[in-house]
Amino acid sequence: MSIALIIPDRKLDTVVAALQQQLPDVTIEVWPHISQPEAVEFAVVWKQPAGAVASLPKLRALQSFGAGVDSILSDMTLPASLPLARIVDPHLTASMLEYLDTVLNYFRLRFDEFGTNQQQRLWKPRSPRKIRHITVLGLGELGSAAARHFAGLGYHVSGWSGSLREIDNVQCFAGDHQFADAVAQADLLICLLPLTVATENLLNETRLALLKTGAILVNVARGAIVDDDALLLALQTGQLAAACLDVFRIEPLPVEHPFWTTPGILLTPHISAVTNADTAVAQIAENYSRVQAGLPLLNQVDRTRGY
Ligand code: NDP
Ligand code: OXD
Repeated sequence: MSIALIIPDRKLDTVVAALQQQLPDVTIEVWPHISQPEAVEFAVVWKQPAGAVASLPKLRALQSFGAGVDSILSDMTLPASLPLARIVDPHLTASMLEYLDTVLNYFRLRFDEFGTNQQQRLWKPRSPRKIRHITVLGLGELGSAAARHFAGLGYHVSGWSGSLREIDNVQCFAGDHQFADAVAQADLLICLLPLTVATENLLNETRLALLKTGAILVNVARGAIVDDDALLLALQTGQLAAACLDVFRIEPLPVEHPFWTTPGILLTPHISAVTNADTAVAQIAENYSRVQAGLPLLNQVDRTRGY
């Protein structure tokens, strides 16, 4: 019986050591050096190469090394019946809230404008932007925490999800037919949706046009939820005053991509909420033990919905 870590491009020494400490009797193998594929019953995956999971014939369950599972489910060779769990972690949520607070204040206090002015040695005092209404797309673990957080700070907050949620002091909307109402008042729009067939290119030209002129978009979910060209156009026309992007269709963002140099874009390299290794190890160990005991996984993903 063994666990395989299929997490390319990441140093895993500390994760392996911590996991080995929690599960001393279990063999931990790191892809691509899997000495006994037929002994692997549980795999921890993140952006795995297609076919890597399918090459393990005795797998009983998968654990994502992050919160989002789109890259895992995009592997067409993934066995259809394998249960998949994901990371749900208060540290991850806290990190996302810290990032969103920082971004909000960056734009509210016009640091974007002052930064541009500095390049031209321009002294132009201005009062803060009026950011009063925040809309959060996606009201799951992260989105509902963000909505609650900003409502608690006194912002008007609306939220949008697949099924209707009830959150104190947050005006909730659900489904395509309520999208326009959900975003109509937004000064700042935060995207915390999962990337699925239904959300790919969701923020296209038509939907961005539903925002108030001069709104600000923050995408901390997945790059492919936003139509790149529609975003560039919205910034060009002033439909959007600015955008903060932490996630991209292709990561790392290719050097020639126009997002690097478009005025109004603040760009960060997918760091808004990074998986905490200690929590991940605890959740991997817990879910591995659950599989051995025949219990359901914690934080299991609905593979049909894709999140
Ligand atoms: P959850 O699965 O907990 O929540 C997803 C939310 O999106 C739910 O409210 C769901 O509504 C809603 N939703 C899904 N599909 C639709 C749709 N078609 N229309 C309307 N609403 C929809 O996810 P998390 O909050 O944990 O995470 C959200 C995403 O954030 C992750 O999938 C990941 O991509 C991203 N992320 C980014 C990080 C970063 O560092 N940038 C870090 C961690 C996560 P309902 O349940 O009612 O269907
Ligand atoms: C995640 C991420 O989904 O880091 O956990 O993007």
